[in-house]
Amino acid sequence: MQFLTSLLFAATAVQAHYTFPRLVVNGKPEEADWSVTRMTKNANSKQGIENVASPDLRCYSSQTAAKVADVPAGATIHYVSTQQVNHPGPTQYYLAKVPEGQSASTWDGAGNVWFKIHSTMPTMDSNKQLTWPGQNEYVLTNATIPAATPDGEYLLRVEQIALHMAMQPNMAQLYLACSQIKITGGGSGTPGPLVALPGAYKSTDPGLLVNLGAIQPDAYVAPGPAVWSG
Ligand SMILES: [Cu+2]
Repeated sequence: MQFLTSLLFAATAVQAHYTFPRLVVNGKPEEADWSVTRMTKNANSKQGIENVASPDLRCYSSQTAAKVADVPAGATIHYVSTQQVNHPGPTQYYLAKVPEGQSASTWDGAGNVWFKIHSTMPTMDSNKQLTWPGQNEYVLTNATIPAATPDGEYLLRVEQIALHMAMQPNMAQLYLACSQIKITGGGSGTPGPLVALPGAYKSTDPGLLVNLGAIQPDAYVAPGPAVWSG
């Protein structure tokens, strides 16, 4: 029994990483994994990204997806993870509007086009460890598509940043995916600030190079621009 238990623990450790193959909009999941979410290069390996200057920081995708999901402005969204999201760190959501004449099915998301719509902050748990919403769950934390977001096609990007080794440079691990969506019933807001990915993050950002044992929860500053709330 002892032996079996340690075997199980070993297996869990190996599978500790994750991908986010399924977007959920107002409680309704996409019909199959990777149908509106672009399959990521780590679909099998589950490996995170450590180099924030890599082109993979944008969508990490190996291919585009077959479909585009309809998403009403104001919708609640989240992603389902393939494994428990066991590493501490923020979950962030970004949107990028597909330029005129292009399609969410093919656009690559290049340029200063990304704005942040959600970012989570940690709390201190009973063991004096920083812990984030959604940590140790199989679903990522919810976000709301701001009601003022203009109608049109977008790429939606989710990221969870694993900070358990981030006291050393280039050791934060980023897990992310992009989905192809069409926002309807939106408003006339002007989303921003707009940033490029890669480009917006530096390996020395205090949200990426950080000793979680040495800071208070409200001192954590996630990388990237301020959240646009509409
Ligand atoms: Cu890990």
